[in-house]
Amino acid sequence: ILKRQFLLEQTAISLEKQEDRAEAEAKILVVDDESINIQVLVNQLALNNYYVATASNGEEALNLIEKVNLDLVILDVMMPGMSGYEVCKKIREKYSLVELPVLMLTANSQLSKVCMGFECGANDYIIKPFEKQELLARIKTLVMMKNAIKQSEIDPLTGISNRRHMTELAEVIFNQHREENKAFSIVMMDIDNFKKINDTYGHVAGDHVLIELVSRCKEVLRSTDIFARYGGEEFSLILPNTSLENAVKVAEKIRVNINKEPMKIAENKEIYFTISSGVAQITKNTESVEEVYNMADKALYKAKEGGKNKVEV
Ligand code: GH3
Ligand code: MG
Ligand code: MG
Ligand code: MG
Repeated sequence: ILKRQFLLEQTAISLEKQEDRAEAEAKILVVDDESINIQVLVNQLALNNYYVATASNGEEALNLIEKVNLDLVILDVMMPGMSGYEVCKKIREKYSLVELPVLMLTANSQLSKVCMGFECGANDYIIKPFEKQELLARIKTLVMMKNAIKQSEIDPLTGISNRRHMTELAEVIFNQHREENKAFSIVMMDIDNFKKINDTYGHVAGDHVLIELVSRCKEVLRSTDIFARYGGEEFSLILPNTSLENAVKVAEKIRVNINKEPMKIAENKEIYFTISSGVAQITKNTESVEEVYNMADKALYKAKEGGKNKVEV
């Protein structure tokens, strides 16, 4: 009987692994000042197919968070130097509860301490010594939540940000740049005569053009640029720290990169496709990010009126 139970358990685990691959690929940072605690956690997480990074103090943790795109932080409270509470507060200055979940781990079961953890921005809290299954269940839930949010920000066809995510990011960047008096530009792009491509080669071929456009844009963009599908065959670029002049250069580089070679659209058929772009930047009088979008949109209209395959301001 014991043997069968063991087998069943193994089968259940391996099935679960396959079904939950998305969760299992999550990247988790374990922060604890005691190396034995880190070891125990790392072993458990690795066994469950999570990617694990470790830090033994707050500063190290905050540094790593800046560099690695994490899905969860497991944070010890009692640490020399910065406490887990302080680290969590620092994390929350930059990342919301859904952007980077924090699971606090501590030996202190005092109610006030638990509540303090949540006040500092923890998503969840577990008291040492913990049950392995409970910890894993909590981790799984937090990672699932993070994945669900991530999915809701992405355009399924092209894999880049969707309009909703872009609008949120644009708002944050706009406010930051206005406060710091820094340049900030937006580019609106629209495929030329896309209807004709769809009508001639079909919707599926049209979809491939959208995917190809994204790939050709990415060849030109920097990692700090935000590239999103605004809707249909319209795309938008948010360029932090970028003047109008430089934004025009970027848009022009993209325009040329898209048009420089044909793409295979059907068996034995290659086509060239083009885009038009409108560029705008924030000025001293700009009050909202929508104003910048409207200006970029007007410029895009001008590019279309002027014959397409053009960048206008
Ligand atoms: P213009 O040069 O003035 O931009 O003309 P256009 O034909 O590109 O523009 P219009 O706005 O008239 O047509 C856009 C077309 O894009 C209409 C719509 O069917 C198509 N479209 C929107 N979303 C998708 C999509 O996800 N896939 C495909 N294949 N087509 C799409
Ligand atoms: Mg500790
Ligand atoms: Mg359009
Ligand atoms: Mg179009």
